[in-house]
Amino acid sequence: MGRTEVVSRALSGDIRAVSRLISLIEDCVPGFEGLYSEIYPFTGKAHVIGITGPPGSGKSTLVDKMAAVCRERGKTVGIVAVDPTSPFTGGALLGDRLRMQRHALDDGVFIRSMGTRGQLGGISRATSGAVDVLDAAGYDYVIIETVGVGQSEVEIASIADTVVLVQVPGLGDDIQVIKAGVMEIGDLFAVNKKDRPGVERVVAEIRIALELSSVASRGGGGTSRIAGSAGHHGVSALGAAGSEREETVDEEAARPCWHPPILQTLAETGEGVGELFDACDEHMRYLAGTGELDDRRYRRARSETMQIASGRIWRGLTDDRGAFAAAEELAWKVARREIDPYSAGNELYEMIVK
Ligand SMILES: Nc1nc2c(ncn2[C@@H]2O[C@H](COP(=O)(O)OP(=O)(O)O)[C@@H](O)[C@H]2O)c(=O)[nH]1
Ligand SMILES: [Mg+2]
Repeated sequence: MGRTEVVSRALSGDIRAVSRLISLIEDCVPGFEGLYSEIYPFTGKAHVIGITGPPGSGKSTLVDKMAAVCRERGKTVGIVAVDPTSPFTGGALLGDRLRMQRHALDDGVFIRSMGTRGQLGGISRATSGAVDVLDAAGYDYVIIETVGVGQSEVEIASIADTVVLVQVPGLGDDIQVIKAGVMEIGDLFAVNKKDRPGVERVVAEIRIALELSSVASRGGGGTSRIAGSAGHHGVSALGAAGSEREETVDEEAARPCWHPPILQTLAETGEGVGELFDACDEHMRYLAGTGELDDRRYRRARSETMQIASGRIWRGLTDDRGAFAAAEELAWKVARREIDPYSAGNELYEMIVK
């Protein structure tokens, strides 16, 4: 069974092949699933870092400087920029392209913007595909830049091993990070534009928010990544790979916990970016040392598997004319109170999956 040529070339790091493979997967061309299954065994080695935050907070500038740090350290990096809010085709702002141009002749940096088409689910599937291709192609780090506009940061977070939340002073009085569900996904906080007034205040607000969410999750009985009294970054091999298990209270107290560091950066000059990178590496050591890496990757695999299955069910419903007609007919019955919505939904479901 020979390997497809585009896959062989991408695996050997051929940039054109990498780019082509990402497009084939992004466009879901016929046969893309076979290509995916060829590359997938080679994934899982890269450290995937997600950078998210409000528009204009300096994410692209930061990513550019992170790429430079990476290269100084002799590592390679693939960058996936996702910006569904960008009005430009291809999702990349002109400024981003100009900024990134200095990496253009460097084979150790690969930059890709994900298209703006498709809904959120489509974007996250395409992003996942790009990350896997870059991982298989041997990039040491894969950095995903995504604009934090709501659900997207949470979705992208499920792809990354390490999530950096970027905040900046002067975006309003209320802390931006307390938005429901967003605070929890930050493994690291970068307060960028430290040359601007108000940086200390943002740092203090993040610290308070972290403490509050720590108290909340302890009270709720959940596992908190910042709660507890275990030593800072203490590491022991407690993780049971790939298995979901109930943690007893004792176990939970003994499990080392991660205290999200809050770093200050000035992305324009690169100040603080080396430290940010060090903190990402430290986080990876924590993940690997505690078994949480396996847990996270299992969670990503689970959500992708279920997303793909539910996508198929959804397509079965909308693409199949018979099923679609039946759905319409059932909906009329529900509307006329001849049948209840659960009976209708279940009937339709049986019809699709059988
Ligand atoms: N003053 C200041 N400006 C910055 C800093 N980092 C980025 N910027 C500027 O902020 C603007 C938005 O940056 P960009 O990286 O495109 O933000 P993104 O939308 O989050 O990707 C640009 O004009 C940058 O030059 C910083 O540390 N200090
Ligand atoms: Mg950007």
